[in-house]
Amino acid sequence: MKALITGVQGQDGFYLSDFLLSKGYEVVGTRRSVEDPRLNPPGIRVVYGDVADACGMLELIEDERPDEIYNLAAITHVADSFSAQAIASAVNYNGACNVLAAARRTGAKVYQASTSELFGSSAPPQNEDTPMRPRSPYAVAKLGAYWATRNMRDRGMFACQGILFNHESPRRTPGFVTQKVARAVADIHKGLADHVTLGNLDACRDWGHAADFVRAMWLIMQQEVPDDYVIATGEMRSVRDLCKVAFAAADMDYRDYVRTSKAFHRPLEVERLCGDPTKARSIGWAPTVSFEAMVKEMVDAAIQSRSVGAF
Ligand code: G4F
Repeated sequence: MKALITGVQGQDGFYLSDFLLSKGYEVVGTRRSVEDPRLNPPGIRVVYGDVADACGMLELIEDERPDEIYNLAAITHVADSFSAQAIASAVNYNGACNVLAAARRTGAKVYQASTSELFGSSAPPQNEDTPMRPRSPYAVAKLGAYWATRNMRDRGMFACQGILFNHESPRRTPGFVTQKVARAVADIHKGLADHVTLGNLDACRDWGHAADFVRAMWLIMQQEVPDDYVIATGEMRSVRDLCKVAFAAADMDYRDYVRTSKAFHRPLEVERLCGDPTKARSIGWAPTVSFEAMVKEMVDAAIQSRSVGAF
């Protein structure tokens, strides 16, 4: 089996490559020209590719002829998307359409990376039937991709989606709150900083581990009938809870080190996300890493990286 992963240098590209290699797949990944080749996941072939380029995607997919395509390429920072609406649409919506159109020509199956941000202001718990009320340019573009995928499926294509809630790991970039906090804990622990400034501490998320979530991507792709699945732990924590657990992992009390500033608040916030993964459980998926274990892994990795002078 041959898989193509778009946006392979991201956190999920790394874990998914590793997982598919362990299953005996040949894996090809795309990166954009601006991205550093040293960040390529090991053991796979990485080629240039930008999902926003329809002709390039068609040529790539026709040349490579993958059996499965995992479309992970996206503008992923929700906060950034407020000042990059057209780019979010070009990559997260048009990009998905380009991948779907090219895959339809070759007969490849497509997994589209969908997101809990689609639910926006709908109250938790959120499942596949919850109304979608997006609250950012990121989520609006992803909602377009969600419907484009469903439309292609209705036209007979194997096009499926995971509606993934937040998922983290030591490979997260520091633009996301979990890694921002983990690295702040490492810096404070090493005496390199004395506080961290965050935005909304009351926002709540359902945080899982990326290694668990990429398994779900593969499983969704192996079903006989293509469909969409919420992937979540079913447990909700606040950003304040995150701080508490992360600082405690280095024997510190977050109240001594966490400050807040309106500068890190978003023009529109998604206040509460918590997924109901009942449907995913029906196909044999379940998370294995607890919130506490995931946060500790990130803090330990950040302290270790700080010790060797990384980041
Ligand atoms: O870590 P975040 O930036 O992730 P967010 O916005 O929930 O998005 C992530 O998860 C989505 C799935 O639900 C993905 F679709 C998306 O691509 C991405 O992976 O923010 C989490 C929460 C937000 O409510 C934010 O307002 O943390 C709050 N927060 C508070 N202070 C902060 C900060 N977020 C960031 N990034 N930085 C802060 O200083």
